[in-house]
Amino acid sequence: MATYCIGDIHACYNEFMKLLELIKFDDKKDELILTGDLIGRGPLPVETMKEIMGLGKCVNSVLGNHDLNFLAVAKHIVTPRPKDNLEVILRSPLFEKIVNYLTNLPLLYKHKEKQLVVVHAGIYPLWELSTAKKVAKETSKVLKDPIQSRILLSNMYNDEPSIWDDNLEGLKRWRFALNAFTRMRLCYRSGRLDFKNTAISPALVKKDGLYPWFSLGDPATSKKKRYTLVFGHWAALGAECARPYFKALDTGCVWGDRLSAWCFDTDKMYSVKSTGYTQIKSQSAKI
Ligand SMILES: [Mn+2]
Repeated sequence: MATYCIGDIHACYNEFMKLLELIKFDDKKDELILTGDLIGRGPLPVETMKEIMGLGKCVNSVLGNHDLNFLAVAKHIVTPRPKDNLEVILRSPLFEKIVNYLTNLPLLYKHKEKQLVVVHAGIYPLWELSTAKKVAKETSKVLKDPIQSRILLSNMYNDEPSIWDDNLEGLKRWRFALNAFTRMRLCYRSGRLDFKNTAISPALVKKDGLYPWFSLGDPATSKKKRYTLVFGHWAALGAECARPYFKALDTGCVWGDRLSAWCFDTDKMYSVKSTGYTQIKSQSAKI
């Protein structure tokens, strides 16, 4: 049985199907773990969700920031932006099923047998894996509660608090969790998150003291076990994070680049090229 992780699909249904074909995915024997951002921006969100949901138990995924944005749209908290291409889901007979599926996705997935942890953006570098698991679970519980989720989704579009404190409570604690698990890219050494910059540049590290989150700690490693930490979200990295046991899998399919899968068991990468229907290609749009 092989375990494959696939980066941010972003409703790129055709590439997703091609990638499953390329890895010869067998839903009776293999399993898939998706890094989130299943929909948003890309062309075929309903087809993508139908396929993922249809695969049943052999597929697991974590929540991405675009999936959360869709949940806010579905609850009429925010107006859908045309460029996100979410309105087609609102009109689909699968609407309720899709909302239910996404609502129940975790923020952190830890494999039961293999030493593998998957998140959308990352694990806050100053957390231990046990803290990350606890905070992820707490926040998912809030997202599943009909009343509390409305409060959180209405208040999630905010960068503060930008630094973790064990004593954070309620909205501030949950929003930090969503920002760390689904939006984080760069941090200061102090652990303060930065959402203004998206690219790694040596100049940023020198001038502003900013680092990619994964270079500041090893949150998926405990004394007993060494986990491989798989994440998506950061298309500008192009699968290059140059740290052992960290796997960046968002290879920017929706931006015209490619969709990638990584096999945990063989450490092999597979990619299919984007079919290139994307109109938005600017770096700044990658947030
Ligand atoms: Mn993302």
